[in-house]
Amino acid sequence: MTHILLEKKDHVAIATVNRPKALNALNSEVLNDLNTLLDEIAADPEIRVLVLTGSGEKAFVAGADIGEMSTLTRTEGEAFGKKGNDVFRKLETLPIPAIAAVNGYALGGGCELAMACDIRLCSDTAVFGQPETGLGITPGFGGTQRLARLVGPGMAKQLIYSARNIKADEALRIGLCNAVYPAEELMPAAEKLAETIAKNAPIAVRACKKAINEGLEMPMDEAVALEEKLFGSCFETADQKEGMQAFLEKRRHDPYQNR
Ligand code: DAK
Repeated sequence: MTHILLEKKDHVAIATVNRPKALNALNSEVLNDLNTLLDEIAADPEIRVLVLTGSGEKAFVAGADIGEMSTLTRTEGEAFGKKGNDVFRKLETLPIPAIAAVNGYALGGGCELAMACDIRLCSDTAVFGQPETGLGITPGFGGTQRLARLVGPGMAKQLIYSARNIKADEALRIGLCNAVYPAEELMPAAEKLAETIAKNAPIAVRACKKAINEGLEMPMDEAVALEEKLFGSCFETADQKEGMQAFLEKRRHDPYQNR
């Protein structure tokens, strides 16, 4: 991978989009690298949480690469949108949780990348927005869909139609991010949250992600049936037995084994 730095610390993977001369903008190469990263993470049984951030102090990801997009034909535009959507959907449905640590501009494809993660933490320098209509296009990597689901259709329409960027405090107020930190505290906070999640029973955490993501797309009767199945499956795990036994014996549970 040329444009992604990957560090693994115990059960946490920290991936950094690293194309600083273009504020980490997503061109085809970066999208290919993200695709490779997600395949590697999904295949690594040791990794329980992914943290995704951008290199430098200015940007998480400043969008899809405008230079690369500027000469696309209609067919090529659709193909570029599909390439991005396939990668972002792979991130959204990654079996383990992904935390976006948004350390600056998260515009267009950058905001969409953060929204494909499960949780968004940001620095007080972060700027979110979907500026696409100001460039003569629509959001193309799921922005019209995920923003509306996250902040509601009214607020999503206002942000997308107006192409207005918002700062961290407003993103927090509308629910686009979960918490705001001084810039130097962002990565420690993201890693601490990742470690906290990684200490919980991994099979249960993965089942919760599946239940929430897939359940939200279903009528409630089907969604609770899915929850029942996943709940039941936990009783076949060693981690459930150890977790409940430790509670009954009034002791701390052993580290969970992911089985
Ligand atoms: N693409 C390419 N290069 C970019 C870039 C981007 N999105 N953002 C920044 N850069 C480059 C700049 O061109 C500049 O390069 P040099 O001139 O130094 O070679 C370098 O990064 C530093 O940027 P600035 O000099 O502009 O830095 P400033 O601090 O002055 O400004 C900024 C920072 C983030 C406010 C500004 O760079 C900016 O406005 N950038 C563009 C932000 C933006 O509009 N992002 C949304 C892109 S549109 C679709 C598929 C995908 C999409 C849509 C449709 N379909 C297939 C349907 C997605 C669209 C987008 O994401």
